[in-house]
Formats: sequence, C-alpha cells, structure tokens
Amino acid sequence: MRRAFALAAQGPERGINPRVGCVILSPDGRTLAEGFHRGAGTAHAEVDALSRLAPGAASGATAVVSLEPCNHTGRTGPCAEALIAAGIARVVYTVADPGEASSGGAERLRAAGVEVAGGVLVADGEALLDDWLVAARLGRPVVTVKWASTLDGRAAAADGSSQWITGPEARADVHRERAAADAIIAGIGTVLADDPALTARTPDGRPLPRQPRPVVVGHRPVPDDAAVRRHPLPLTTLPGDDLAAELAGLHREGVRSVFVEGGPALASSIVRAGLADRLLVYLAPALLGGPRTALDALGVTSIDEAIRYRFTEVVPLGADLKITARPEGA
Ligand code: AOF
Ligand code: ZN
Repeated sequence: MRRAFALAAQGPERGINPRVGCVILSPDGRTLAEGFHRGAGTAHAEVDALSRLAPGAASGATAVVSLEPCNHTGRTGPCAEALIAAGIARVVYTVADPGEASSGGAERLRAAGVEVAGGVLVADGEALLDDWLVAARLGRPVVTVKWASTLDGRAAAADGSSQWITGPEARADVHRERAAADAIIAGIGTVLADDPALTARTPDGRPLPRQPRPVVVGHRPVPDDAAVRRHPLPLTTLPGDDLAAELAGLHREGVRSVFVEGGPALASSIVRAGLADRLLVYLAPALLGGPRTALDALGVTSIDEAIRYRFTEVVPLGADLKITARPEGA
C-alpha cells in the first residue's frame, strides 16, 4: 500500500479527480504491474496498472489500491468491473469512495466472489487524498476564513486604515497560505475599497509558483481597472445569494479548497452559513478599539448562542500569533 501511495503522489496535485495508485501482486507477492491516475479523463489507477499486463496475467492476483475501486461509468468505465474481468482474486484498499455515484465498488467486487479488505492504512490514505476527500464528502470546497486583527478583534482603525496590523512574518505566511488554496475569495466591498490583487507573492512582490483562482462575491461589478483583473488566472464572480450552492459549483470545476480573505461582511456570511471549516487568525499585540471588528454581526444575541471553535494550532510569527481554529466537534 505504501508503494501505491508513492505511485498516487505522481499524479496531479490539483484537479477534479483524486490522486490514486495501484499495485498488482502475484499470489506469491511479486509485483506484476503498477499504475496511477494522471488526471480527469485519463485511465484510473487500476485500469492503468491492468493495461500493463498481458491478457490473463492478472488472473488470481491481488490489486492494492489507495482508494476503493469505483463502480460507475464517469469519464471512464467502472474499475470494479475491470478488476473482475481481469480475474483479480483479492482487492485491498484504504479509503471508501466518497462519491454518491462512484461508491459501491467493494460490494460489487464481493458479489463477484472477489475477496475485499478496506480500511488498510486509512489515516495515511486520507492524508494523501487531503482536501480532495474532505471536499468530496462535503460536496463543496474546504473553506478557510482568514483575517488579521488586533488583540481586541479589530481589523481596521476608525478611519478604515489597516495597513499593517501584523508584521512581515505573518504577512509572508498569509501568501504561503493563499498559494496552498485552489481559490481565493474576496467580497466586492473589499475589492472596491482596497483593490487587492488576490495573488500569492513573496515578501519582495514576486509571484509564488502556485496561484489561487481569484473569486469576487457580490452584486456590484468589478471595475475594469481593478488589480484583480490583472491576476494571471481568470476572474470568477459569484452573486453570493446562496454561498453553499455557489461553492458547490466551484467544487464541480475542481476547486477543493478556498481561502476567504476580504472583508468582515463576507467572512460573517460564510460563518453564518456554517461554511467555515477553518478559521485562520493572525493576531497582533495591538489595540484599536472602535467599531471595525473582524466580523460583522453573526446573529448571536446571547452568550449561549456563541459559535464555538477549538484551537488546533497556535504559532508565534514575529511579534504576532497565527491561530488556527476548527468548529467544535469537527
Ligand atoms: C480517479 N482515478 O484512479 C480512481 C478514481 O470521471 P471519472 O470516470 O474519472 O471518475 C472519477 C471518480 O472515480 C473519482 O471521483 C473517484 O470517486 C473514482 N475513483 N478516480 O480519478 C482513479 N480509482
Ligand atoms: Zn475507477
């Protein structure tokens, strides 16, 4: 299975499909063939491995796959059928297929008399699939909501100025976090007020190799001369009337993770809709007081309605703290 993981890791890190690896073993444990998935529309790992064998060569063999073999005809045919047709006697996999249409491969194989064992090295298998798996289970991208604030939770001074609340180490970290996401989302209010580029950059302003797709939420149009229009990737706009559905739409385009950075209004809407899977807060040892809080109203009127999170990581960055929190119970 570890070899299947290594094969899977050769597949594309981003995209609609997961990274999957497969090793075919003879009954006495020799490797007969290996395969991996190279991206949507290409052969699945199991079929890729089988295609390297002469007809009949996989008869009685074991297929070790890093994801439950699929049971559907999507862009390609069902792997469960291909394994059965090849005469595979045993299938070992890690994580169950989270897809509504594609799951059921293990059952199909068992029904055909194939011995099946799932859940092998499941923690490593889940780690390899990472955001793809969480997003597939949620039916939308994994959402990180980021803000920088003072100790008293203010994201700007009374006059609106906010550059900079945190120091250079924290700001460099934000760019690394942006680069790790598939898309970065800002509200139109923030685009009009701050004109953010929504790119991931080094401290001296050079673009990082991996850029998130820029997304702007809101009804007002993005001006032609807005910095975000010069982003290397095309701009997506969302009305923001039904964020859950709009995020699900991004997921169908292959977006597994989004970084929400751009305004208390948008951050509050995401939190209120129950869509904030991770809060990323850069906390500066400063006070601003006043009305400009990091989040707008959340519909909480009484303390027992507080939306509770738990801290999962607290890291000092220069003079600031980087705090990661996840919903209580998640
Ligand atoms: C992959 N590669 O090696 C395996 C997958 O549209 P399709 O036909 O490419 O099907 C994609 C789904 O098939 C995917 O979301 C997952 O549920 C399942 N298994 N997918 O892309 C593979 N084994
Ligand atoms: Zn498949």
